[in-house]
Amino acid sequence: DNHVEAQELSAVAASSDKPLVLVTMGSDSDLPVLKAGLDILKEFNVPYALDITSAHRTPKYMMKVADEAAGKGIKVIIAAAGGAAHLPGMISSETPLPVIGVPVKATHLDGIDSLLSIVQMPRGVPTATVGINNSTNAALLAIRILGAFVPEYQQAMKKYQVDMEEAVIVKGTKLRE
Ligand code: RP5
Repeated sequence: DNHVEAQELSAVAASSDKPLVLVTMGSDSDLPVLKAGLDILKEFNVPYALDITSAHRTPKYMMKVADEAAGKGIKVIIAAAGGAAHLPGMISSETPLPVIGVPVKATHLDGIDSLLSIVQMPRGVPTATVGINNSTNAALLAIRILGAFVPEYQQAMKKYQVDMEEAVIVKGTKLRE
């Protein structure tokens, strides 16, 4: 059972002030998938807020959160959902902010359902879509967006890329030895 205690969720949320990124999800069962992305946001010192906004179980709350996000200083929204996965697209329909959807593997269709649901937005309502369960890339993309305006985030991203390159080169060197 992936469901976590609400207290645990709010403890994580309380650790952030003046969030730039809103990370929201359709259910607390999505939280384990988001953990890798949250770790990236922490690594880059990006303040974020966490929430649960189900497109189907809490539609009015979801729209309220989407409507108010920009006014609260949020710059990028990451939205994770599985199955019918309407959350990222619906949030995107109500905010002018960039929205990054994370398709969650949550049903017998192994996340293909979520991926296709999130990526197939109608013209006019763009929603960035990362790979199934790839919250790491959602967080990195959010930081790249912030980095276009905040030099520190862009510098940190460049360092991340250089470190990643070096790590692969070192592994290859070891294999060749
Ligand atoms: C979606 O349904 C959620 O995003 C989750 O991925 C999936 C299953 O939700 P639970 O039944 O585990 O709450 O809305």
